[in-house]
Amino acid sequence: MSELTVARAPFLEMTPQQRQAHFTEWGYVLLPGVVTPEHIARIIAEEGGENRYDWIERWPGPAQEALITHPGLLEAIRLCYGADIRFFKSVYAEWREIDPENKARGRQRLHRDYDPDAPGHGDFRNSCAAWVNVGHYLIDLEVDEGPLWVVPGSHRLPWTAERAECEQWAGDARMVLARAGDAVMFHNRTMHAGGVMQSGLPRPSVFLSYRAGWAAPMGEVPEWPAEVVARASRELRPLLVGLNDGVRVDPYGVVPR
Ligand SMILES: O=C(O)CCC(=O)C(=O)O
Repeated sequence: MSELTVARAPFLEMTPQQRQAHFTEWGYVLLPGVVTPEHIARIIAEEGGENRYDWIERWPGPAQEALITHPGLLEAIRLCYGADIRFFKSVYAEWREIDPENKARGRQRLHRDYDPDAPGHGDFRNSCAAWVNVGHYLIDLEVDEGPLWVVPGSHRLPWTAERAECEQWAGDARMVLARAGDAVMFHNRTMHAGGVMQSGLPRPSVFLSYRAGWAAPMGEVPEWPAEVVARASRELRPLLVGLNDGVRVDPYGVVPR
């Protein structure tokens, strides 16, 4: 195992409280075996072949929808963010088209998922002060096959200065080699990057984003479609409604343009 690789074994032994402590300390935590092989097969059957789509464009099939309320996942998120949470964004991605610059680097540029300085953007979904991205990886990640890179502890770095250029922290970046069915929670300030599949094979993954109920986005965001909310289960519905509710706490020190 490369010294740049985070060992997976310790995560297998962690109690929920130890996972919470790891997330707080390092800004990410691996949750092993969240999705069963049978559930992965259903997701691939429903969605496989699609390069990438945002659920705001199209609500997914029932197998992906079921990920939102996975009990182990909700328990882990609520330990870190409190009982009142919202599910506000998801993307299904297979990364079939690889940017030549990313291929040469072996990964995307290190980044955070919201840049208040990006000119002219109008998507405020990732702008709230307290949220978590949960990457579900549906194949085994390897060193040259799509590792997730994280900069452990970078959620503690301030927004200002560092936000423009995360690559300066590349020397501290480590690979998380999730196995198929693992989920990785990473804090909204944790610098990270998706790794390239050098084989060129697809890398099916689903990213589910949840925020603390109080942490409103910094600008208006679309609500989930009314028909999705109307047929949602009793457990799911409270996670879906009120995506603009809460308090706008500006973590950036600037008003987003
Ligand atoms: O694919 C991954 O593991 C991370 C993806 C990512 O960070 C992004 O698309 O912004």
